[in-house]
Amino acid sequence: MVLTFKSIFPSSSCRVQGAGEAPAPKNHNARHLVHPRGLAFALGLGCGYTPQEFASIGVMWMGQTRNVGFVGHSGSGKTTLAAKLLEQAGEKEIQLDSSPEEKRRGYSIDLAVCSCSWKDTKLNLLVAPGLGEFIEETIKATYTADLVVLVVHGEKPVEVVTEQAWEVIAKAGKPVMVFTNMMDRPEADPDKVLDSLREGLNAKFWPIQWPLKENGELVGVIDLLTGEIRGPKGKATIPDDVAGHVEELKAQLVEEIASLDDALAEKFLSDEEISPEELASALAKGVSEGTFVPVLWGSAESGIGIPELLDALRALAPAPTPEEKPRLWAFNILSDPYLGRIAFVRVTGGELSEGNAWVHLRTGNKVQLRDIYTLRGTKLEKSGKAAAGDIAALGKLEDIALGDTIAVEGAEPFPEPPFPKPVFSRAVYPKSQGDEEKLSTALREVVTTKATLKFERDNVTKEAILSGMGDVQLDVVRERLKNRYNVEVELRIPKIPYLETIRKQATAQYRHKKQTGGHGQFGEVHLRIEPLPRGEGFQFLDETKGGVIPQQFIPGVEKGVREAMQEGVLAGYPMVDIKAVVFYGMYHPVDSSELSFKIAARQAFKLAAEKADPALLEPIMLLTVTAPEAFTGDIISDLNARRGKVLGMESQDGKTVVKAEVPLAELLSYALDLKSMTQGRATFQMEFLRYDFVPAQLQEKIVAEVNAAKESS
Ligand SMILES: Nc1nc2c(ncn2[C@@H]2O[C@H](COP(=O)(O)OP(=O)(O)OP(=O)(O)O)[C@@H](O)[C@H]2O)c(=O)[nH]1
Ligand SMILES: [Mg+2]
Repeated sequence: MVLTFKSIFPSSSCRVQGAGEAPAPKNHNARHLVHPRGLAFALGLGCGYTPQEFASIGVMWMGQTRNVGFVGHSGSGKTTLAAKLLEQAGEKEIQLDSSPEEKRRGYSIDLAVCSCSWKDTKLNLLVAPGLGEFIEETIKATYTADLVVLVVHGEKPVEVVTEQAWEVIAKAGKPVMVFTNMMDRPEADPDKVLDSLREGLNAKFWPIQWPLKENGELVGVIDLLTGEIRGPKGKATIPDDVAGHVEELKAQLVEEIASLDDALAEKFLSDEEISPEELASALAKGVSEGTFVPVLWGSAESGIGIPELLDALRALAPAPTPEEKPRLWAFNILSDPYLGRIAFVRVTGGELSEGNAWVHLRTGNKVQLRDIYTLRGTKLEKSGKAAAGDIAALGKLEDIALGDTIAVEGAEPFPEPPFPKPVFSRAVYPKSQGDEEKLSTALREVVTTKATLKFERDNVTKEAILSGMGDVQLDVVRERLKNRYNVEVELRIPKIPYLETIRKQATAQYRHKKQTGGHGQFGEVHLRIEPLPRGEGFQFLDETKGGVIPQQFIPGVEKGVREAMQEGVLAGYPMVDIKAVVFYGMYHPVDSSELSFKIAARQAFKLAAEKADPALLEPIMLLTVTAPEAFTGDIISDLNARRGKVLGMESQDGKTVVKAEVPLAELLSYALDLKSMTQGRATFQMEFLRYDFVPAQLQEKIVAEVNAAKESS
């Protein structure tokens, strides 16, 4: 039996309101199907479901779903942990890191989105890869989550991507908890981990449990609020040498939690009894407000601490905030050659049903929602609907791209999270000729799934340029093109889009004359060319007087000049920043034509350009490097060696930010070099600034190389 129920319970709390009425959110007129026991539960009558019963209902409401991100350095065990959490919650056939690229490499590449039910709560897990080049997945997980779990390694001090993830979480302002994994390993030391977190990440980290070892083996975790030992070995007792430390930690924890709530702080100061419920609720408040970061312990390998982590997620992850104008945020896109694009969306209000017609805010088009899937373990199940607060996957949505918002009329689009811009480029060449078209289509598809990938054709070099965060990410694309789209490609260092210009004024003339059988060709052009300021491009002026070149042929002169500028006189690169003035000429009443003047102008331009001190221009980038202070010296001397000009330096949150102008030609592998110079602790951005002269010696070398290549081909 099902019951029709007009409103959904708006928040996670199950407090009974007034006479037992669940409050209806404003402007909420969606109708929801709720199982009677679900209704009782929503009203706080304590009638809980088993996960299976929940799943069978199919519809959950916002109060019962929590979206949890898992982020942290590579190898801290996030994927293993997610698999263990799913298994603990009764999920079967778990498939993570299952793409051929992930299997071959043995680490995660894409954001994994999976789900389980724990007690009365549906938990959607967003598991990010931990390699620095895949930082966008950490950003997606964080901005989608209600709570982020920072997974750290029990044997190691805070690692680089953990620091970067922490910055992402702080920027997003998300509640966070730490799970220290690998506590079964011999060198795992909770005190060292805590010290490193507090020192490295500078926040209030408080253990709410403490790992318990017996003869060097992890046997359970001690709940510091209740003193209870939790773990499979129920008999374990707290050994005397640990008991004192645990008591101390507990006292500190209670004081800290009490300080999160004014009423509790008062009770604490006046030595009044504080109940575990009061502590638990203040703790949840501290977590959701971001003033308290709980630290938990365990082992994804052995399963110790896993049910306790599930409990903590259920208790501490804040409920998604309902929105009055329902919208969907496409936070992750999967591209499958058979299924097409699948968009993972977060539903922020209202129930989603197949057939809903909403607005795609980027295109302004109405879209019919079709093929709605929800998550079950690591699988997508066709559900036809999804509840507010939940994550759903949508198929057959035309034009959907990462970051798009689909919403009811009048809603605002989601702001784009701060994804970094691509900093590493390679030219893509298909291995077999004739694959160009297929390659372009496949590349465009792959690129739509990632914010940090870009694909474009260089106007100057005509190469297909793929840009991303580093060599690993681009190599994954290469592999994916082969595995999914059957296109084999080679990645090469891109050619630099040099341009050519002139440094001084020069004049030249050319007479084009051809006497063939019938009609001849005649045109004479006298041309002056002058350098223009950088970035001005091209100007053409007609200064002829007295009709020495009839007006109808002047466009032919301009065309000839423009054509000649396509291929510079030094090394064949396009010429820019030139003013060309035609100041004299001659014509023939019968033989002259636009074509004759075009040819004459082309030749006159070439002659003039050769005399005008032609020079190569190269792209100069504005580089911003952010790194811990200790690396500043190395970074600057390296930039000097790259013909860089340091513009300035400043301190920002304990890091140095160096700004410099550096030629693009010196930055083709900077992402890799900077990584090895700083052990991955630095990040950088670069943007095109302007074109500037290539130093004379280097110009000679480049010109010689280009000409040698031309001769040998
Ligand atoms: N001893 C021990 N090994 C673990 C534990 N958790 C994970 N591992 C192992 O550590 C290795 C890395 O685990 P993953 O789960 O792939 O790590 P990850 O954080 O997902 O790594 P990325 O995907 O690169 O970010 C695997 O060999 C796991 O079997 C643990 O708690 N204890
Ligand atoms: Mg992983």
